[in-house]
Amino acid sequence: MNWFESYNYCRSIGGDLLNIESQEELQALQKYLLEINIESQLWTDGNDLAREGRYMSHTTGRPLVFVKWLSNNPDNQLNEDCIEGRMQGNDKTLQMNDNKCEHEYYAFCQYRATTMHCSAPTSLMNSNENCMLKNIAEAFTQAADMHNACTQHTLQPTA
Ligand SMILES: [Ca+2]
Ligand SMILES: [Ca+2]
Repeated sequence: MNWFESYNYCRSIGGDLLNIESQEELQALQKYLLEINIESQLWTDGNDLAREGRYMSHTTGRPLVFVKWLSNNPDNQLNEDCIEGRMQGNDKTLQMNDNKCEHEYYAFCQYRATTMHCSAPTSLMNSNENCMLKNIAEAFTQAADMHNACTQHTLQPTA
């Protein structure tokens, strides 16, 4: 799928494209990809579509907080605006590369972290109660998304 299709796909199953936020998370994913023997290129949520050179997480709407770039990247060669990850090198480490959004790779999805928004410094919801409400609302949204995805699936004409 191209990057946009990948994003839609992840949304349709109640998630988002992957947003890697730390070295620890990267290493855990790297270990997992090694275990299941995946070497394909995989779309993450990172992109600089809105403004060249400003890499944003499509999932959080905020600047990327962590990127492990492949050497000599990002290079924006022929206008590359979407970030793919792949296992690279003899030591097989997970690295990121800006690439053309139209390229067809696999979607790398994550399910939503319901506490993610509560600890953000810019969040308006700082108290524990508001945070809890926010989590409940988010869980409901996820359930509704999944329900819609299932409904759409089952309502498709079969003739
Ligand atoms: Ca770019
Ligand atoms: Ca590149």
